[in-house]
Amino acid sequence: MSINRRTLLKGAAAIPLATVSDSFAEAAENQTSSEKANYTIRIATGLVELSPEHIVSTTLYNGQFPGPLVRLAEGKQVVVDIYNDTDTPEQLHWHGQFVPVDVDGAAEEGTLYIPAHGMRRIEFEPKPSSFRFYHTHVVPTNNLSLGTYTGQAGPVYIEPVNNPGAYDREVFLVLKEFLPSFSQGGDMAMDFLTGAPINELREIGKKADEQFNGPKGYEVGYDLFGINGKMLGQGDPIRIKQGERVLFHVLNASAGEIRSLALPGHVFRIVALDGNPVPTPADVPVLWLGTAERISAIVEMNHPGIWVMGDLDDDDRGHGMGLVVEYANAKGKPQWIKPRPYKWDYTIFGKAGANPASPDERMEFTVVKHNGALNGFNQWLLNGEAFSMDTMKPTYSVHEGRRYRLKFRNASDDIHPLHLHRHSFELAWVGGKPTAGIIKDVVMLGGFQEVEFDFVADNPGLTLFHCHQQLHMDFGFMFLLNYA
Ligand SMILES: [Cu+2]
Repeated sequence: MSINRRTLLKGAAAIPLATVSDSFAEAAENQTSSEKANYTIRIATGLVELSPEHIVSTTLYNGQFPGPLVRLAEGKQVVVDIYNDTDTPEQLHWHGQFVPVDVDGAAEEGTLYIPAHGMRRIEFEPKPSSFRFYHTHVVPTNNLSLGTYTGQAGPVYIEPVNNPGAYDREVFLVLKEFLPSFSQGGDMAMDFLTGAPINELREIGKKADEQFNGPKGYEVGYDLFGINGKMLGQGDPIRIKQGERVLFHVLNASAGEIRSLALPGHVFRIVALDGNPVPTPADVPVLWLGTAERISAIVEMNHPGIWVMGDLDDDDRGHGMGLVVEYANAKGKPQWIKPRPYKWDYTIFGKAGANPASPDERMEFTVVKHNGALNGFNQWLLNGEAFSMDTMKPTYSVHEGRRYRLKFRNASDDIHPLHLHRHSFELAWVGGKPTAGIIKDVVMLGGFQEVEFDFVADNPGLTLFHCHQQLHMDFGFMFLLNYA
């Protein structure tokens, strides 16, 4: 690939995470009203310089990865212009926000597409506060140059009324893979969640495997990895002083991978999950994030040196998933020390001894995989039904104001990051334990395990639920809720 060095430097000068409110003069043209947008987001093909040797062409927001940090104020109306300079219609989803259907960015709910070479202006009141994100929401199925396989993801920070804790500075980290390709059989970590497999679910899975006994379906693997669009060792290290308290906002912007992150000699004090303050902040040696999960954690910098903050997977870290944390006056090469095994347990952040409010209604779903059933891709069924992209028919009705408890039973060995649009939910049961007070919009459902969560139907309109693993959602793992 021939690359114009000047173009590249121009791109690099647009420092990731910069705000863009005033920088796009062309936003004035083409608009339906004369009011100036608070933000302009432009979807177009561009280059990500993961390292001087690894320059990747993909679809980006405002020519950069990650897309610009969109800083908003809770409840304060915002106008966003979204231009689509690509040849295919796009959807921009405001993940984790309580927005109406015409803003949310999901065609299944009825959001209009941003037409190819066209634009849409949207207006909304940002909420809830804190760490959210935005990403594309089209359906790539077997096209790895579309959807979340591209570089279309960026952080959103909605200024909260209360800060989650005392800290000296904030650092946003967006974890992402590049150069996807199809493979058969992956090597993703599966044994890091607490809880035990349930025999009955294993049996259901075994029966499905006997029925669909051909080769396993395609998985997606990646050649290159990076944090904020840079491979480990590239770009500037995070330079810190001893005694500083750094609040990390970590986003797993993967299309389907689970990520881990450790900083040798340090612990993460987790203060928020998916942007929502947790009832019990707790120290952990490792962060685990399913696709689309966010963690906000404070690290007290009290272990001088030059460290690799990276993924536990040697191969993924070796291909770029990490960054360097450098204390002032420290010398030498960045050090990586593998942490001791640690099981991820959501419930340690919950309200001890409490129960969520009693639900008004309950729904139960059993998740089954049909190996290679759709042209070599696995098909996913919930209670025997795979979501149809052709009809996009709502399957379940909810009533405004009622509280629903959803129970998911996983008859597959895969971990599923379950996501509900336009609402948050409260975890009630996870990893074989009850819990309360943990508010999220994505939760990992372990292999052959169960999870339960509650949500209040308080944001009328079609509401999409799906697994955030792109391959799973594209091949059946999705349903639409309708407000009656
Ligand atoms: Cu899944």
